[in-house]
Amino acid sequence: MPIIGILGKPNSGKTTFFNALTMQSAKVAPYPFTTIEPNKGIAYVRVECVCKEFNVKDNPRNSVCVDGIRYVPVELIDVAGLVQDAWKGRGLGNKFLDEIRKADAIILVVDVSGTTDSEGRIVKPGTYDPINEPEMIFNELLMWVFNNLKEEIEKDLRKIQRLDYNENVQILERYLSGFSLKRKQIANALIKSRLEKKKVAEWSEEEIRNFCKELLLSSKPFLIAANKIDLPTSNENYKRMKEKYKDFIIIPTSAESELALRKAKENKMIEYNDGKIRILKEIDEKQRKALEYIQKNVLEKYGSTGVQEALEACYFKLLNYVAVFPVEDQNKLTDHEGNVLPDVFLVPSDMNVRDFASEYIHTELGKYFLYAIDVRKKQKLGEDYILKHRDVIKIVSSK
Ligand SMILES: Nc1nc2c(ncn2[C@@H]2O[C@H](COP(=O)(O)OP(=O)(O)OP(=O)(O)O)[C@@H](O)[C@H]2O)c(=O)[nH]1
Ligand SMILES: [Mg+2]
Repeated sequence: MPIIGILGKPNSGKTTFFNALTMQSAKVAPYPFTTIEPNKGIAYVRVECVCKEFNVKDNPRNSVCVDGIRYVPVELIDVAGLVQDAWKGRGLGNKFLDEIRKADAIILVVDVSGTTDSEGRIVKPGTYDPINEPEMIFNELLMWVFNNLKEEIEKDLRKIQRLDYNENVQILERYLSGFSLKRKQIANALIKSRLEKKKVAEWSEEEIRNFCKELLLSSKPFLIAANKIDLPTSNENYKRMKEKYKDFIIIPTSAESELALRKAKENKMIEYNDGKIRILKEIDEKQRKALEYIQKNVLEKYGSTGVQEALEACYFKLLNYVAVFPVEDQNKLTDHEGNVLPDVFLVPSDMNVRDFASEYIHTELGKYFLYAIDVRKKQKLGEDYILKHRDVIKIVSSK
């Protein structure tokens, strides 16, 4: 299952973000280090289903379809707050980062209101500037990977002296095996850091660091959730942050608002869809005020709470994934048990149909691959065909 990690300094709203997306009730509190053990849960990414287009009633297995929208489950991991020098063991240290190793991408939750300092302590609004937070968190991640790799290299230095640079990818793959990386990602980072022609044993610290930086940016990409956007001091900071991190995706979010709205929806108090609220039953003064606050400070200003958008942007904007619907019977759109449009998978946008067959359906199907069929166009596709968003695919193999 696809995995997203939530990272940020203490008290920035990570667990609230997590609770809103998973509807769990992990502990939230207005002080640092509330979360110690990681929280894990299931959130959903929306994809426009193909059931309406093909005019069929589907029986999804790996996802849920509501009114033509597929809800594809992804795993969400919320970890403890990260402080400067965590890599040296400050705060709760960096042990918990091990949970982030498996993530496809990271949502970096920043308290953009500036009402908590870099350690998550509550401060007077306007006395702390959150602008450097994304950099600080990225640097901690970088130091963590860097130290891991440096240790591995040092342990092995004698042995790897005699290897040449052609073997760089293999050695690095072994050293970094815990980070669930693809060979291609390592090879690309080598090129970007201009180290593909220098053997690992001869890398300077600076070069190891540069390599790790490129590797992180491409294999654990992050977007920034400018959280607590509802507070009065947030907008100005958010604007400056957008200026500073031009190359990154920044989404204004209010995790607390999203959580409140989802709960109100669950209690059938409101209808809540695409950033619009409709009150369904008698509510008391306090509830009315809370809804008005969200309406005025979040929905009217930013169009939505940004929380679901941030999750989906990870897959469709940051990672550029596509959603693919495989079927076994191209006429009935079923699997072998007769389920109509049973599955939808989120896959990297540079994936060819043969790799998709082996990695997502069955290794055998990739091994004995003959061709695929684009069910929509009723066209044969060769193994090199690169999958597109909302493709419906049948794989034909010789076995
Ligand atoms: N105003 C406002 N407050 C928020 C928002 N999101 C979270 N909070 C509050 O921020 C405080 C910290 O929230 P948590 O979710 O516990 O933060 P955390 O980042 O998980 O904190 P640690 O686990 O201690 O690192 C709580 O009081 C939340 O209610 C938001 O969007 N707006
Ligand atoms: Mg927390």
